[in-house]
Amino acid sequence: MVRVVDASLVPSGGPARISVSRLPLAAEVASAVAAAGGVAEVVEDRLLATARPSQLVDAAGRRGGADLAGPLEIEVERAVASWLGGPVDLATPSGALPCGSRPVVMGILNVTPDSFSDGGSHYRPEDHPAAAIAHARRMLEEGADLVDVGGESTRPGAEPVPEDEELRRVLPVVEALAADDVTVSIDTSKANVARRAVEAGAAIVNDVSAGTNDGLLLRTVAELGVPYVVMHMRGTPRTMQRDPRYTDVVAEVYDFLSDQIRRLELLGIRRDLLVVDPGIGFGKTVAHNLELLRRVREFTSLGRPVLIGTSRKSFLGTISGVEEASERLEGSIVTAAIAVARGASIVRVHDVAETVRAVRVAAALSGDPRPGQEPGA
Ligand code: 7PM
Repeated sequence: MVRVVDASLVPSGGPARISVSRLPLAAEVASAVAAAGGVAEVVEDRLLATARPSQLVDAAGRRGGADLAGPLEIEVERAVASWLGGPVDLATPSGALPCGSRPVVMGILNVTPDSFSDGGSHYRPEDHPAAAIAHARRMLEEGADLVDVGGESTRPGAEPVPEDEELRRVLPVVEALAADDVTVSIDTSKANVARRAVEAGAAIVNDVSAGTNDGLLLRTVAELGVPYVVMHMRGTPRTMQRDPRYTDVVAEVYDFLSDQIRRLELLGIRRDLLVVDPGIGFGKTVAHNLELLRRVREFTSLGRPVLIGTSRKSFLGTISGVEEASERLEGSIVTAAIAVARGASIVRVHDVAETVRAVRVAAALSGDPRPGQEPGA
């Protein structure tokens, strides 16, 4: 698994900082890199090298022959190219999300009755689906590029929702929004809900379970041929916050996402349909969430748009001392802005108007070479 930690010197012929996990003969390759004037060390099961990409590949060739150098060269080339190339647009059945030119804002539409959930639930049986549709429209007017419709809360300890109830909640909303050419993502981990929502016009499947909740989901996504969000979760919503532990949370989440992309490609899901997401709050402590946000840039080595969802999450409340979820605006905005400045392409938020303004400034501040990032764009 190759992860480019930093490649900003490569264009001028300088070295890149590259982490390679599960590399055979890692110690031998490290000494060959050092012998060739690079810097390399083995930490646990990872080779950390600061060297020109070609130096690393040549060192692998000297120690392990073409069988080792070949695959490594492909991985290193792709990772360096995606790091240097910047984010790419995401084609969807209802139009492309312009991730390549500006940050994309995904508005959250919780069609769930549990009032606990972040004060953002818009589901009252007596006036369903009108209230939910009205809230979606308001977020679109405020500048949301797409709306994430979810009928089952995935918060820690949330009650599972039967499939027919989830369908009753989401389908009328998806249909109405899709009929207005709105880009809709369906936040579900059930294969049949994903299928019915896409048939009703949803353009993206956003499955927090990475296909682990319903064995048919990944195959269904492959058949539907729509974009899919690959998200990391440690455990299940019921168990995930019980003492999650990582050695290097970024490296382990990265390896999961990279493995999952490969698994999805084997199922016939094209890489260019995928969005990656480290899953803030899904089996992570406050410290883990902060480390993932600090090092968002490293996930861009996967060459896919990075989605970040921090909005109103409990780690923000813990840090800022804000108990009430719907009061966590500042922390939500700051984390969205910093994630964008560090390379995230899509932010999933409750407070759309405020976030749209904040991420525009953040993208301008990041000196992002993407076209359309110049101030006033
Ligand atoms: C814990 C707290 C778990 C809050 C889930 C939540 C994400 C998502 C949600 C995310 C993607 C909530 C969220 N969060 N989908 N769905 N990424 N792709 O707002 O971070 O309740 S649910």
